Amino acid sequence: MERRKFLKKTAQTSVFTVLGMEIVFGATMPKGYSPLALQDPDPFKMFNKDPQMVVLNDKPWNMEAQAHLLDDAVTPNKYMFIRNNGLIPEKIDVANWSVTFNGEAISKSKTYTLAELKSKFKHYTYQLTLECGGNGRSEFNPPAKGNQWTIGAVSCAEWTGVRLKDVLADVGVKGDAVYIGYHAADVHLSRDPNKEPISRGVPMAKALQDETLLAFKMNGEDIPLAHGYPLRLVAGGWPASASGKWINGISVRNKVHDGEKMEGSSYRVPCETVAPGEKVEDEDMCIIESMPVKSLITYPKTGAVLEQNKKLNIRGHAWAGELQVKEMHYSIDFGATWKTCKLEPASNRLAWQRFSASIAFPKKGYYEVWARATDSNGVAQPMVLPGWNPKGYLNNACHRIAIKVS
Ligand SMILES: Nc1nc2c(c(=O)[nH]1)N[C@H]1C(S)=C(S)[C@@H](COP(=O)(O)O)O[C@H]1N2
Ligand SMILES: [Mo]
Repeated sequence: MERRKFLKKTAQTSVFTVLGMEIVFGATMPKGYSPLALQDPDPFKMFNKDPQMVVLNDKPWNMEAQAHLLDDAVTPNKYMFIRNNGLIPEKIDVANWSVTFNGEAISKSKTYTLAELKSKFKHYTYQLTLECGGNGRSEFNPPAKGNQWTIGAVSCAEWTGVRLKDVLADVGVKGDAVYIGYHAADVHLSRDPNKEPISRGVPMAKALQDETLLAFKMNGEDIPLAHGYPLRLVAGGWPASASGKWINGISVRNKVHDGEKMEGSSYRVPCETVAPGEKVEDEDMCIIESMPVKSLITYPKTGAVLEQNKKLNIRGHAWAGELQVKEMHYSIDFGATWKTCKLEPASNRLAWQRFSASIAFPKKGYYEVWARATDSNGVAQPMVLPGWNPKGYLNNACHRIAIKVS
């Protein structure tokens, strides 16, 4: 971090000002050596993640899963991707944690402590699919700037909290309310306290859905720090950037929320398709709302070897933003023909759905299994890359795994 740069600039004798104590044998420390206590910690241990998770960035921390790690119906913390725009808040004072509701569309601002939220409103639990709008970005050409997510920036954990709509009803919202925007305790990369790393939101219709929660539990336990402890907004089926972590404020706006990363090319795509690489004016960009239909084969892992004459049992998850997944297909001939998979209903709205199939291969050789979900509007995943956009959002191309039959 900054510490490192700082160290280079600083005479080694003054390292103790950073450590807070004298390095007793500092004089014999090799030149340019960075004491272990000042080195970056192991992110897998720090965040309780499986070592197979892939770190994309450490300033801020961004980490993704691989398809085969997402096999659980309910994603455990160890396989859940981390997407941060700023620095994780360092000191969380849970006992005094509060959320303030304000904004043009609220007559009188109101603050609730976390304890009040928990005791005053009914608790609900839902499994919710959260996918980063930039999941799949790495495939776009010309390349898009930002974290080069492959396929692992998606999760479906079980969230418990109070309904935002119940709290808003208690606060009292004016008739001209259009949008909510969140405010959070994370710190801008510049450490400027007047800058928010991100402050996004959703239209009132999404804010008032039953499943939109101010959550304080994930998978039955306190939310892990990296995922928004002690309070986070969850708006399943929308770009996960709408699900603010470390929430300490909600603004109810009489216009589209104009917080950090709501405008320009952030979480927005061209309203009409454009040619790859084309420049798009701000006014021609539209905010991403419900995420497109998508699926992942979570078993087996790509590259699996199968004995001849044995059937391959595949399984995975499919999701479709606000919609349901209606059908699931697989192909072993590069999309020339498709067969139906078994598809289970979601445990609740906005949760992903399990699919499975038992596949017979005609002879020895190399195959690919492609999976394709179709949503309740009849829209299917594209076999390869969908429309290019400046920031590389919404890549919902079919997931593919390699299989060798020998
Ligand atoms: N306060 C805050 N909330 C945030 C973010 C952030 O940087 N700060 N990142 C958003 C983005 S872009 C995503 S994809 C999700 C990621 O949630 P996760 O890290 O729990 O998987 O959190 C969203 N909420
Ligand atoms: Mo994101």
